[in-house]
Amino acid sequence: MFFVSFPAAISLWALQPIKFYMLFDVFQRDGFAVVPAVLNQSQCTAISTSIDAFASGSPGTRSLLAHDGCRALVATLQAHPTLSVLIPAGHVAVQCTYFEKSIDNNWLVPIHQDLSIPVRARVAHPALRGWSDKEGTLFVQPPADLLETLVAVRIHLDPCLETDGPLQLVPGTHTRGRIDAAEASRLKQAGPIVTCTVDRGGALVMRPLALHASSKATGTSRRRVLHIVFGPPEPGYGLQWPATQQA
Ligand SMILES: O=C(O)CCC(=O)C(=O)O
Repeated sequence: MFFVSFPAAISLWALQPIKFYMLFDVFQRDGFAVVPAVLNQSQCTAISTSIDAFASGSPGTRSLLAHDGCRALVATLQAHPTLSVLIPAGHVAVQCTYFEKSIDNNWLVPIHQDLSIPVRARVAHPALRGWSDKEGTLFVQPPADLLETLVAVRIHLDPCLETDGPLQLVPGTHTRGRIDAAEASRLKQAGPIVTCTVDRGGALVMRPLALHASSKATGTSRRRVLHIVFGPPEPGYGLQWPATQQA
C-alpha cells in the first residue's frame, strides 16, 4: 500500500475557486495543464519506495492498476479538488503505466497521439482497428469520439526539469481527431510546442489526443511517472474495459 489521503487541499479549493476554473479553461483550450503539488513529499516517497520494489530499472510497465497502492492513488486523484474538476465525474481509471527515464534508461518519443486503449475482449466492429497485445493486455484503436473523452493524469515522482526528458505538447491539437504523421510533424514544426516541466508531486493532466513527444534525458536524475488514464464507464462500440478498471 503506498498512499494516504489529502485533506488539506479542500481548504485550498474553498479559498481559490476562480483559479481552479481558469485551469479548467486552459485544459479545455490546450488539451493539457500542469497541476502542482497534487502529492506531498512523503506521499511521493511512499509511492516511489513501493514501485522501486517491483519496477525499478525497467523503462515502464502498463499493468499497474491491479496493485492495491495504485488503486488507492486513483481514489485520491479522483477526490483531489483540482483534478476532480478536470476528470469528468463518473470516469473510471482504465490503465496505469509506469515510466522511468534516466541517462541509463533512456528513450525519446517522436510526436504522436495516444490512440490505443486497453480492453477486455476482441469485438467485431467496423470502427475498431489496430488490435494489439501488450504485456498480456489487449489494446485497440477506437474512433476519435471515444478518444476525445479520455483524460490522462501523469503523476511525477521526481522533479522533471528540461534535462529530464519532459513531455512536449502542441496546444489545441486534442480537438482535431486523428492526425496523420505528416500533419503531426507539420504541426510540431509550426508550433508552438510547450515543454511541460513538473515539480515532484505535481501532475500533467492531458488529453491523449493532444500531440506530444519527449526527448532523451540529459541530466543525472531519474524521471519516474505514473500515467493513469481515465475513461467513461462504458466505452461503447461493444467494448468493455479490462477487469482491473477502477470506479
Ligand atoms: O514519458 C514519456 O517520455 C513519453 C510518454 C508518451 O509518449 C506516452 O505516454 O504516450
